[in-house]
Amino acid sequence: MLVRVAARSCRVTRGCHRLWCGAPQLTVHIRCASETKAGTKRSDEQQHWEAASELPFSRARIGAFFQERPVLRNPFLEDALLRGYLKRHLPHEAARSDLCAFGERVANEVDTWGRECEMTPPQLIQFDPWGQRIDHIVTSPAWKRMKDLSAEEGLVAIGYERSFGEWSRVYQMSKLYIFSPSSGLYTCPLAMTDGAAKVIQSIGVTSPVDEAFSRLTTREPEWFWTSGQWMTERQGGSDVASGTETVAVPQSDGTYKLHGFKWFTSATDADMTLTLARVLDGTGATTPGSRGLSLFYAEVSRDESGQLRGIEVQRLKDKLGTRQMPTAELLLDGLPAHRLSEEGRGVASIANMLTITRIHNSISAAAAMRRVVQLSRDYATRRSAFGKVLKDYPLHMQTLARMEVETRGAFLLVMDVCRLLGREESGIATQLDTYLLRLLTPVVKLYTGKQAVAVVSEGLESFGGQGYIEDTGLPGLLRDAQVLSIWEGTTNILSLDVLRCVARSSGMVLHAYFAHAKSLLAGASSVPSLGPAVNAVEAALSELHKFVQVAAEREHGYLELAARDLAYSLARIYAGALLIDHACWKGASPSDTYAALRWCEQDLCPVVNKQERGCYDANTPPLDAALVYDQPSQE
Ligand code: UCC
Repeated sequence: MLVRVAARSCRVTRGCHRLWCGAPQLTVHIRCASETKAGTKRSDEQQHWEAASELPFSRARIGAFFQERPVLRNPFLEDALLRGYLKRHLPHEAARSDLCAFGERVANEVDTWGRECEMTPPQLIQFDPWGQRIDHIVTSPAWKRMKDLSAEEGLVAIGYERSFGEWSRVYQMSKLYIFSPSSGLYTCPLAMTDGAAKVIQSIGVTSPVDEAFSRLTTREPEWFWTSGQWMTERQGGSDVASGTETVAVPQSDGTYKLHGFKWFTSATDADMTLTLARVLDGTGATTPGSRGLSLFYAEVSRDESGQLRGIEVQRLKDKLGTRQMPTAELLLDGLPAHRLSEEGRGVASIANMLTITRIHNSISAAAAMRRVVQLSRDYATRRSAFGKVLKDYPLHMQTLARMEVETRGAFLLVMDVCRLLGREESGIATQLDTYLLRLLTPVVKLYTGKQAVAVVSEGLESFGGQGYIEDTGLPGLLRDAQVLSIWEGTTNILSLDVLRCVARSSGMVLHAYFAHAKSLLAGASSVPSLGPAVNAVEAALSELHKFVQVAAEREHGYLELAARDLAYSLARIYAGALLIDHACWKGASPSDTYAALRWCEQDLCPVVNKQERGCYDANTPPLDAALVYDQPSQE
């Protein structure tokens, strides 16, 4: 027993509890077992049994080594790039101290609520005990606390208060970036709430949506509302124009009643929603396609008997991730609604909401990467294998450094879109800014969504087997990341949106892109160490420019095949330019330079490399299809 105590105290003083093993204990207990009183006789078997009963892995004992868990510290204080970026662009003490205090709250309080949301997923109670339809979506107390917190912290309000002028969106999104991975997916209703406020603001804050606007953008928890965005129907989430069957029946008082089936409504416990429907004309007919869609505002309310007005919740979705959040199928059966857009301008009017939710999506993607890097690097100081802590293995550090580079690229891409949004909303955006915002929103959303899945997956691996264990909370990060490339426009749909905005602007969005990307490199001429990165970005820009000129002359199918690679090229080159620009700032660190160099080592312009290999030539689609459907030979 004495030796065992000695071994334990040795663990404490040497600060390395992973070094001690069972050998000293074994010696001790064998010695103890032999300490029999003179004159007593004990069999060898009995002595062995007693010895064995003291072994560290016997009976209820499960050994004494327990791996330390990764610790979440203040995500604001831990994030060198976020702090550097804000120091450069938003050097206000009020913003800094608010973010710091919020980061503390996230680490010490909110993160636990996020876990609670995951552990207590929403439930649907469709009927009361007497068979009456009630359609109650029961959410966890933590989910409700997230709503109050969101109002108190101004997570939507900040974007509309505009206390920091053109940088208000950057400030708001910085808070959401800190919050997102701990939010239990409450960032989803916030994204839609922000999007709805934006749509209302762009249409005009007048009756009947003036109160809704005030509720969506308040800091008072009891006044705060969240909004849904009911766009997706059974026929599809992407092809909204032909997939929307919901009809709007005009009422004599100028309002409408909606009838239809919404197939995928996120955060269905919302207080109101924006949705699309086709207005029935006097003959009972509707206009097909996009030109038949109008935008509607509806409140989610209950009648005197407690039943939802004009809504039946058919079921909650059983999803891979985002399980914290109620996602439902809804039957709209006479939902009272107001038309907000002109008839037939539904898609164009809800586009403002899509812009905002796509930016939120990108923030969540960058935040997921940042969180897994933060936890992985902490874990690397706690986990020993083969005699050293993980952080002392260069190969492990290389892997984490690559994750960090991806995270930095994503962060700067997203923040640049927020910067542009802030400029537009403050009325100081140039035409170039407006074009850039239109182009970069889908580019950044599609690129960061994919990066998030890859980086979070890599991050899980850095925890070994523990990264695969559900109640560590780590697998949830990966499940939740997977949705980021799906909702709010899949990668291919957004790649086509890039082509759409190039075409609709007659190429002006690309003109803005080239002009701004080049201007970001201007400061690098005085920083020789950035030379290889600058050369790589300049070469990629020039290749991309040539590609665009050649592709513009080709048939539409050619461009469509190139759309995804084009979008990736736009993202990689632009992120490279942003990393270089950030590394030239006077407060930049050597790591900022290193990150820029590492980012620019990759293929920045995959669209040109693929083009040179004939990937978009007319003979390629049948070859692709033949490969996909390759049949085993009949022999
Ligand atoms: O998934 C959903 C809820 C999830 C919860 C939200 C959480 C968010 C983040 C959380 C973070 C944790 S709701 C479903 C989301 N669904 C989509 O995203 C739809 C994806 N499909 C598309 O984006 C398609 O490209 C469509 C629906 C926009 C295509 O519609 P059309 O009608 O075929 O498109 P058109 O005819 O090309 O465009 C119609 C008008 C045009 O304006 P005008 O007529 O003035 O020329 C377009 O310029 O809409 C305009 N427009 C846009 N404007 C279309 N797209 C855009 C855009 N992106 N920006 C500006």
